[in-house]
Amino acid sequence: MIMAVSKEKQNGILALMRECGDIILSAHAVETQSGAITVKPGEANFVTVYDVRVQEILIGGLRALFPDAYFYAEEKDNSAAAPAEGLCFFIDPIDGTTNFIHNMQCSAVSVGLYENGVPVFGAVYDPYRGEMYHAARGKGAYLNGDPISVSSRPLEKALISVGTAPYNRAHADQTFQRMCRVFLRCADLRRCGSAALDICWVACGRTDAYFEDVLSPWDYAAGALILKEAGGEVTTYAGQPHKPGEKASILCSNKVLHQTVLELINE
Ligand code: 2AM
Ligand code: CA
Repeated sequence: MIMAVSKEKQNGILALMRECGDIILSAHAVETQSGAITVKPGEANFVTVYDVRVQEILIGGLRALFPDAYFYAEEKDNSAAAPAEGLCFFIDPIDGTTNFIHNMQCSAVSVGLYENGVPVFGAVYDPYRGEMYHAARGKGAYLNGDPISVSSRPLEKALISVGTAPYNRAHADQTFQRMCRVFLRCADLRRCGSAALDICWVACGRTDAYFEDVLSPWDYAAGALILKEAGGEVTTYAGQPHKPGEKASILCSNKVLHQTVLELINE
């Protein structure tokens, strides 16, 4: 059985995320701070002391609210598979770490909660814009407390954001060919560098679709629920639902243009 997350607990999660947002805003000239950045294995894969600190605060605070939950978080050892039963948080302390290092002011805190493999709550906080997106299963999606919904723009009028999967450069040709095919049919492309924000911008109708190769579950877990609750659609490039806790190449959209963009992606 799936239990609703109480309003009180939801507010507790959002308050913690705002606190983490303040830490992100307090960071200055991260690139020049000695020892602040570590390169993780793989390409374009960075972590800063801020990612680690925000994650510690989130996990500590969430554990107090949900003592039985399991935590699956970006800056943590995730070698064990996420549990299929019980409560499981998917956490990205700073989604858009490269933007954060460059002071691009386009990063977010992302917290998704699954119960028995079903997404039940998701929130994404953009501290730079002071924008909190959240959704609880079956209860709609909200931006700073106001309901949001996807656009109805057709492909030729659509603004579509893309990810270049910089940590996956062996696929660059394929990635850029997909982008080119879509670009030739839509109004324009955008590339913001934070998957969580990309998905939320589709949810609130600023953009109309977003796709990227091989995202990790903490990149999209919260955003995917927010988008579905806002009336949008999320599938893998194969047109299937993504599996909880697994890496996935995903297309998020306003639904209207989902099938056509999927065909362009797979052409
Ligand atoms: P991050 O900033 O939290 O690392 C950029 O293309 C998007 O992909 C960002 O949301 C980024 O999240 C995410 N990303 C970066 N490195 C990744 C990796 N190795 N695997 C999956 N997603 C990654
Ligand atoms: Ca991150």
